[in-house]
Amino acid sequence: APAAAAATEEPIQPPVDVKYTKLLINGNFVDAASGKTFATVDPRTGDVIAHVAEGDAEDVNRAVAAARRAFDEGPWPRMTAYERCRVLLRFADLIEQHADEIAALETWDGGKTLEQTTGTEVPMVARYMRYYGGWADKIHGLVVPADGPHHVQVLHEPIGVAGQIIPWNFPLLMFAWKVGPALACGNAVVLKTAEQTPLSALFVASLLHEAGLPEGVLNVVSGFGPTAGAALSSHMGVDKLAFTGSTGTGKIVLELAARSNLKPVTLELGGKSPFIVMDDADVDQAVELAHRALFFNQGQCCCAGSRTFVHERVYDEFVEKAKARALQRVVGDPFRRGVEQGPQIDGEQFKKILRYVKSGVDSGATLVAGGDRAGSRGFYIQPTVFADVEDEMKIAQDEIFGPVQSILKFSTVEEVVLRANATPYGLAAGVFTQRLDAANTLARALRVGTVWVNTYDVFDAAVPFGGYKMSGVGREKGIYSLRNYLQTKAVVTPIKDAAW
Ligand code: TXE
Repeated sequence: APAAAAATEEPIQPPVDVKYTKLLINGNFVDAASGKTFATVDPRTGDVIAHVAEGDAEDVNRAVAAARRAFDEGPWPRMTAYERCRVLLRFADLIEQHADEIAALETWDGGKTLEQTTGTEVPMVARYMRYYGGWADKIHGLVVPADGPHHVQVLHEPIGVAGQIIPWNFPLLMFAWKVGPALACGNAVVLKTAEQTPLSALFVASLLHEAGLPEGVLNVVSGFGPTAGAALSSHMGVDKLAFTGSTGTGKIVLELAARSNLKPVTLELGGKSPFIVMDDADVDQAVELAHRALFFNQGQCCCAGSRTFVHERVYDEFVEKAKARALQRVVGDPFRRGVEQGPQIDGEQFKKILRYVKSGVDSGATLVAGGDRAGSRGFYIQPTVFADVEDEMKIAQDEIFGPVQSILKFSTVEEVVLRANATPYGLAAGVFTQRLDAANTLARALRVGTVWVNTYDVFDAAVPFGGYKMSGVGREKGIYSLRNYLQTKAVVTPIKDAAW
């Protein structure tokens, strides 16, 4: 069986060396003030890749001080917008020049397939940087017609020092979504990477300096959430906080921001996104799309289509084919060509997913594929499919964040709208149908930030992304992301000689 391949093979030697393991503060790679380090682990084996400087509150203080200086006194916010644009464009070029090295690092540290990091993620980082570079010199304010003889300008200014906390499931893309708009708008940044995946951000941050970023404008602190992350969230010198991660941690950082200096917070949190297959569907196509919507990136996507709702008329055929597709899925070393699924990120996620699989079985769902670890070492899990899933089961309610598909049956559009919306989350949804009326009805009725109709996981620099309800606050990407990093200032002057 393909899933077993992971067990028997020797891991492929990653074609890259780890160059950067220290904190990046004020343009220099430095040790943590405490001297401490932590291990970052290869999810294929559980072996240590490297020991990385472990930043905590004191390092966050140093990084915020550097960012403050860079913002309050440094050249960055005072450079012309065109100069900032050119730094971001040069950075995009450097990413392309070092694409193989960056992709290999991302695969090694995070277990994503090399085909995915090389083919999609690294090129997308370059694309995002060019998109935001393009914005840098197109951000301008307004002149508004106030009552009375006043000249009123509205200026859009950078907000200051942005604190950014990112997760491990898309380390590079989250770097791009966060750092791109912040820098385009002229801010300084302190970025806290996820403790599971510190390596790629340090590498690309060094390239950003090579591209001409002044020192202190971007500081990268590797470290843990309750220490470094909490210190950043509650720091009085941070003017804005952006977070991507779990809904539980999102609540914590929002509270820390409120209790400190009321810094505005954007949150991109978890999801339990429905993927709805109508009765007119071409079942083969629907199965393939639903499969990708869930299993992409080992199922570790905030927008994973993790509730597959299938119309009763095509349900049995769909389940049979979804099972066959999952059994075909190639699990193995993510450095190997043709592999579709690598290991989960770490032992904690691995155990959490297997607990959910057990809970699915215990609650009476029908396990039709997978259900166990794949291989005997590392964090590989068999592609797993449950049929006969009911709304109240935990596997239909909680974010599993793994390769576990839950298939639910429905009979009418009205019913599926109610059930799809009956969740505290509201990140994304998929709709599969040729009927325009059904697609329109569902697209409007679903309380989610993104609806993909007859497609899924289409990400574009210009398209906003974010959640309704407990999936988040605010939007990233596109023109919407700029608003998070700008202040609005009204300047009013009287017009003395109003001869007009
Ligand atoms: O997330 P956390 P974890 C979901 C997914 C996963 C679960 C747990 O369901 O199984 O979350 O994953 C930092 N103050 N998502 O524990 O804790 C942390 O160091 C400040 C969905 O990895 O949210 C990391 O940098 N920061 C998600 C970041 O928060 C803190 C992606 C995310 O970690 C902190 C990842 C604290 N007290 C997990 N505690 C998505 N939306 O895509 C932790 N952090």
